[in-house]
Amino acid sequence: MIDWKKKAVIYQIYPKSYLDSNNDGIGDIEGIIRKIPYLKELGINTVWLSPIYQSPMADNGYDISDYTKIHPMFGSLNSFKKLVDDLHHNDIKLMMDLVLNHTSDEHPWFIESRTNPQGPKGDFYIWRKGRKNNKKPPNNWTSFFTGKAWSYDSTRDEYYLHLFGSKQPDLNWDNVKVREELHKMIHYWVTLGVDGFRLDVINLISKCDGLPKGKKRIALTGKEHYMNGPRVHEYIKNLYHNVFKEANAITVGETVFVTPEEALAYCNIEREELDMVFQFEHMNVDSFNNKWFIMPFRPKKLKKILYRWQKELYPKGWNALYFENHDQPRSVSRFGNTKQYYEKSAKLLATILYFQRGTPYIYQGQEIGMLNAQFENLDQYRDVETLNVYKLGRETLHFTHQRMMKKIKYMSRDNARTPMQWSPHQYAGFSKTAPWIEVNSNYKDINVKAQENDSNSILSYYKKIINLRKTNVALIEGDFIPYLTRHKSLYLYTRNTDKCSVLVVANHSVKDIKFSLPKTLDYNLYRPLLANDDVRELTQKMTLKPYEAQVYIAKKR
Ligand code: TEU
Ligand code: CA
Repeated sequence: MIDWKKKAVIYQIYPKSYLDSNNDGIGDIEGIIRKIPYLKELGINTVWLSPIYQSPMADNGYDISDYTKIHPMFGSLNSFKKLVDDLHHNDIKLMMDLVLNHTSDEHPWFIESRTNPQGPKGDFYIWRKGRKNNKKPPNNWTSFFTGKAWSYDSTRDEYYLHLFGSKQPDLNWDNVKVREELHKMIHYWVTLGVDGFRLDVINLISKCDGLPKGKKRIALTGKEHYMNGPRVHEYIKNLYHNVFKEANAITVGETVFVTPEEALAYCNIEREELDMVFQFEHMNVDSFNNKWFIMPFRPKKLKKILYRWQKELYPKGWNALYFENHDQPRSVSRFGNTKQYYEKSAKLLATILYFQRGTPYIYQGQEIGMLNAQFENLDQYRDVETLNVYKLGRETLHFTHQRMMKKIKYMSRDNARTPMQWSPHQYAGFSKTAPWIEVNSNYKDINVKAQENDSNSILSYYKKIINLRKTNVALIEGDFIPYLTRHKSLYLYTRNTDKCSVLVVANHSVKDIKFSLPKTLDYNLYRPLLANDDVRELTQKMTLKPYEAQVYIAKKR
């Protein structure tokens, strides 16, 4: 990976919920432009923008009906060009979201494919006759959003495959014309100045020949026939050689449920595919088998997973460091302590994650410690997955309303999609009208305004980390060495180059932790660099208070 890519600190914007500039209740491109000074001050140097393309918004833009148009509610091509220019003037790069596994069912390709099976787009999607005289879907695969992965289309008298919602038909990547169209489209965004891409569910694009019947599971029956499928690496290598390489684009693949070994197959520098991938193992730390079967969170398990990924991807791969995105609950609600140690735990989480080896990703609002939505009623939720899951739980599994609401309150993707909290004013300064999804009721306490001039705020802490991430060689290039790995809730690790060493100690629990520094570490060499508590010198024996995190630095001669 080239140098500038290693220094990237990436901030994800979910445009619908960032800032509404024209007061229609929906965030937009002009809103993002207005917040560039904020981004600059925060210190990030790359923005990943969730989809802003033309879309019926069945899945908030992850259902694209025209890859080359901007959705009018977000702005126009001109506002987009202005965004690119303004970001670049501020030395901020732009990564776009590429949704290549599927389109919207309202995409002209799909309409043509439905209505003209013999025409040039007839084979652009995955169409099959059903079983049992066309009465049952072609196979037993199920969708990520619950229910069958097939829908019947009466015009064509066939079923089409959709691994996500029924309005998100999967493209047929085995058709070379599909690949060519997509390459052309990506090239178009490169010519507009886009610097990189996040590739939505990219490890699902290649399906096994014959679409065989899947092994029955609680969820995702059929997954063994399309996860990291037979031709996926061929397709990604093509993307790399046809578009990403020449553009020198920074790329991250969203690869659901990959093992470290599978991840390396995508991001090993020698393979010329992707710069890094989003793995999901640490996002499954508090569930069993399926995200809706929730289990208590255990810090030890999280630490073990994070350390494993650090080890396994070294030195040929590269991690994408994230705790949040638009699909996940808020990390402080999930892994922190919102009751007694809200601020400290928010800062602790940032410390344990972002000092690791890899590229930091910060999701909008994470930098001010935004929390889960706290919605009490189903009608406050907007997300298609959440609504589908509720229905399945009630109608098929016969779970009580209370039981389903409890799951949703914890795990719903809407937890992360409430409007960005800018100020204590009405609608949190996001808009002057009621937004498309309610603002979190805690906005008077948790907002940018309250934190920006407070040097002890979560926001100020994030600024310090971001700055270190861009400038400190050990954090950019260094290796990762963990210590006392079997401890339940103590993080102790170093990042090292020939010139410099950074040491992190952190207590991910509500109890004091006493520990002795391993003999191989010389505490005399280290000086305090950052702390979420009173600054203390590193000593041979230490006691860390609840959620305390300390970072030290040693310069080598
Ligand atoms: O998400 C893919 C994905 O597998 C999950 O993260 C998903 O959000 C859900 O939790 C499955 O239970 C990507 C996008 O990030 C997501 O927003 C889209 O809805 C999805 O792909 C389809 O494009
Ligand atoms: Ca708007």
